[in-house]
Amino acid sequence: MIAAVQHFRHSVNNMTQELLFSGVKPTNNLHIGNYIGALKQWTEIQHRYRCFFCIVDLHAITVPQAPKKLHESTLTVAATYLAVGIDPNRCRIFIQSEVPQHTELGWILGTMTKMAELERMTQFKDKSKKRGEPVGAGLFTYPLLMAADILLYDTTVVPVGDDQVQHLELTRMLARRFNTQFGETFTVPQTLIQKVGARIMALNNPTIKMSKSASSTANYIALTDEPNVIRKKIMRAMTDSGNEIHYDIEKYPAISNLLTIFHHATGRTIKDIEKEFAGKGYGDLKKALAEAVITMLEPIQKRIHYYLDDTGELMRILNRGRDEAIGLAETKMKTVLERTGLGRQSN
Ligand code: AQP
Repeated sequence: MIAAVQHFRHSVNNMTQELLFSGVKPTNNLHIGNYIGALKQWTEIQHRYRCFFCIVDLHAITVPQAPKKLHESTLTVAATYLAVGIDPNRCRIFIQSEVPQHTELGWILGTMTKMAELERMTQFKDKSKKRGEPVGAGLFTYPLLMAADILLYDTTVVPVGDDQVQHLELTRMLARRFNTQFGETFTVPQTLIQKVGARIMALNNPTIKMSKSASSTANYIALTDEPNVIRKKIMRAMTDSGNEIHYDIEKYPAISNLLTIFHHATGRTIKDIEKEFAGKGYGDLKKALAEAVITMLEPIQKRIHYYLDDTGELMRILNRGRDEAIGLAETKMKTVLERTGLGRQSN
């Protein structure tokens, strides 16, 4: 699934020593794009690394969140990590705000970063333009917190979509800058580029990506959507003008997106799906796709309910993740404070 592994030069033998860090913002329940583009890929590589999967709630509040809903989404995202197959015996799952060193290091990194370096971030430019209203400073400094998330744990590998590559570069640059100024402290992480074809577009607009904080629920299929909701959303999904069922992103962006989802839901090749629907209508494709997505999500939904109906096990897993993360983060911050001259000098 992770096809193009660029900058990645470690041998299989020492992979167990590698630390992989990744996370998702609990801005809502996750959608099939998050699953296909991130979580499913995590489950496929989790056995190769020591993995830390974070629920990055501090990143979520860079745009306003309703407190009760944020609590709920945070637990649902944690349950979803487990439901899709993240193994809590191999991986650590924890909530970002429960490890205070993330914000502490984020602040220190901010003092070493030029405004122009943050102003260059295309995601900030895009997001602030899209919101069309004055955006919070948190959205601007978001890449510093992301850098802290990664550097605190001596992360060696970060799986990223193409929209995060620039933030990863900033992280790498800050690690080097700190090391040069204060002595070798941070590991410079490698970028694990995710497969480009794993980008899922919005059902109601195939020119923008599927997004959990989209203003319309018609944009996405949440992993928790009921079968009837899934059927309705797919049947109403935008199609292209014409009646070709053929994968061509330029000419048929909407149908290409549906074919991509079909491929990921069933494991069948796009060629094979095209062949089955040659000469048939968009309605036929959509009906079959809805059933394929329902089948893909059924076991995941059962397990999400399992972890949320009685949260005892989930709490134990989150506590263990938090405690282990704090242990590592405290050690790293002790070195950082010492090297930067903050607080009292220890002997
Ligand atoms: N449409 C998508 N297709 C494939 N992968 C996707 N991801 C997000 N959308 C798609 C991947 O899922 C992870 C989620 O990261 P995030 O929640 O921290 O941020 P995001 O990328 O901004 O996700 P959303 O769903 O669009 O959230 P909102 O609407 O809150 O901003 C990442 O690995 C991302 O690549």
